Amino acid sequence: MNKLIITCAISGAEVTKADNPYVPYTIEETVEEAYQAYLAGAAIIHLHVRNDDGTPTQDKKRYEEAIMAIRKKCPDVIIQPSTGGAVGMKRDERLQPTELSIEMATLDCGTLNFGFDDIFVNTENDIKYFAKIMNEKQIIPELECFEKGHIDMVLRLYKKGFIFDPLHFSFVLGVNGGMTGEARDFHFLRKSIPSGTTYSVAGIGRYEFPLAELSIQHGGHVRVGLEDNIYLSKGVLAQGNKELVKKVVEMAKKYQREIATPDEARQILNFKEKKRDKTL
Ligand code: KMH
Ligand code: ZN
Repeated sequence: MNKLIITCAISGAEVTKADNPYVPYTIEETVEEAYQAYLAGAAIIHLHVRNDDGTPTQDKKRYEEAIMAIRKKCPDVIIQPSTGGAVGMKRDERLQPTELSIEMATLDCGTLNFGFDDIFVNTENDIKYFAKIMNEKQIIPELECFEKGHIDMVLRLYKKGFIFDPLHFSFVLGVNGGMTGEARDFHFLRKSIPSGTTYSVAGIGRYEFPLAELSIQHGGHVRVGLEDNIYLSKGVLAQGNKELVKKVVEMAKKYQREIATPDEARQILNFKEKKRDKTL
């Protein structure tokens, strides 16, 4: 089987140190969590940044600082900034990281309830706008789909010429308001994307490891990290992102899936046309 790409979502915008003290806020903490996840086997770092007090920000300068510092420690890792940011942020605020020299970024492919009164807004026009900017800047989108309708949106926009190859899907399952992360959901989604396209699965909370295992078994890729899940096992807090990554590495051995290096991940995800940027 193909090699396994592990993405680590080290912080997200919602979890706090009160949930798990390893959630990084400062640049130093962010770099350390990224570096340890990379050493453990992550080829891609899905990156949100925070202010020192833990509040989420999409500030370009803050991303620049974090990205440069991560590149210093692990120059080959793929850094995938979020353009989702936090609920309530506006288009151009969210898009700030795309003004930097980056290879990849998230593209959220539909609106959904996001717990309590929150709505994570990604209208069709938002998606077209984000896709256009990423395409112009040759940033490869990680197509985040929280339910089947989001995949349908991608395929429609792909057909109409708003979204381009390479298609790489990320099924983010188990958000309170999105699709659940049961095995049947995973199979439905993986069978709903065109053959030959790649996908990764991110299970929220208790879905993280069962979905990781299913994806490993079926040739998909895996995202784990404190953004999605703070526990190593039931009731046991993960002592950093590295523990979550290591657990996936161990799981992969069971199914003879070797772990992809960042350069192998670039090949698997068809980054070929895009030159690697080491500097900003
Ligand atoms: N924080 C969520 C509202 C992304 O990174 O693109 C959105 C999110 C998705 O995390
Ligand atoms: Zn995110």
